[in-house]
Amino acid sequence: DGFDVWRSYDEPGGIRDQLYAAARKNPQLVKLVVLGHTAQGREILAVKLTQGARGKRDGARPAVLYSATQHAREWIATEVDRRLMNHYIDRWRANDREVRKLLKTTELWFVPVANPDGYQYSFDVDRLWRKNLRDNNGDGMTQVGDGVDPNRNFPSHWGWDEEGSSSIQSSETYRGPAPRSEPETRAMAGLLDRIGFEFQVNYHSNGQWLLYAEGWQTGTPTADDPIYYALSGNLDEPAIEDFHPGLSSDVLYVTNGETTDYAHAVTGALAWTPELSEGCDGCGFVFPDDEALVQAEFERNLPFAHSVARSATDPDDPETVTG
Ligand code: 0X9
Ligand code: ZN
Repeated sequence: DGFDVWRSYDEPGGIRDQLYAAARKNPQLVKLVVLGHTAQGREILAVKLTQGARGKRDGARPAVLYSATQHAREWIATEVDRRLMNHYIDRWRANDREVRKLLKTTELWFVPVANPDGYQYSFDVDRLWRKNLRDNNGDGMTQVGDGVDPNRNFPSHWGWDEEGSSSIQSSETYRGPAPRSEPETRAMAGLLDRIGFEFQVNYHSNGQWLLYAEGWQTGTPTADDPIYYALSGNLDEPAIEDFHPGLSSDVLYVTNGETTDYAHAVTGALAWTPELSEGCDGCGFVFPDDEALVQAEFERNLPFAHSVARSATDPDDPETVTG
């Protein structure tokens, strides 16, 4: 497609091929799981990283889920997630002691493209597409007005009010005809149910927020902000550099039927939504096609992601988010 950095789902060497290749090349470490199929028949893929991945029951070890790109246009989320996965694979292959130890005790799961139909459509047709590709009016074509917001379709306060999601099909936050009506939701919720993660980090863009559940109302008691500053040991420094932490419903806006609320309230995971950077002032959802900027965004997010991974097996470790 002429991009330096961005790769679509379907293209040769694209994200789907890369996930298959990672599994093929690392049978001791990587297990590829097909979570489901989209309306257009694409595979929704998850990768599990843990020592002896294929011989171990899924969920046998404390697990963390790093998911990305429920919203098609938020390409930087897939890129940060993909680089995080490759970081662990590379370190494991290089015999890095800490990563070897981590992956003997912990499962790290990745869903780099939670909405493959929408993601592909944002390469092929409409760069700013957000939702999945449900054919809302049943005319057999994809067009403006179609699609369900995958981050409003979860069975956690689904459809609670019209502010946090919409009943109108053409809305960007259309919640769908029923909770779990979408294959993307069934894939992700099914994984959350089946594994029982300690933590979920659900990458979105943009705004440099580190949001936490619950999102459906502002009144739910929640952990205080200082927890999220704990990594630096400095109460003035957020866990992800320049990312303002906050209760998602409060600092951003209310949502219902949202992923991290489901992960938290239904499956008991602590779950965050990092809203990644826009990459340049005014870029919004269109992060620049610039290797150095993308890599910098990944590196800025690595310490928090890694701390979450370490917390899964060692919650008392003073250098982690929970310690
Ligand atoms: O609206 C969303 O789903 C997320 N923002 S985005 O711009 N990436 O679409 C935010 C979800 C976080 N939850 C709440 N704000 N309640
Ligand atoms: Zn989003």
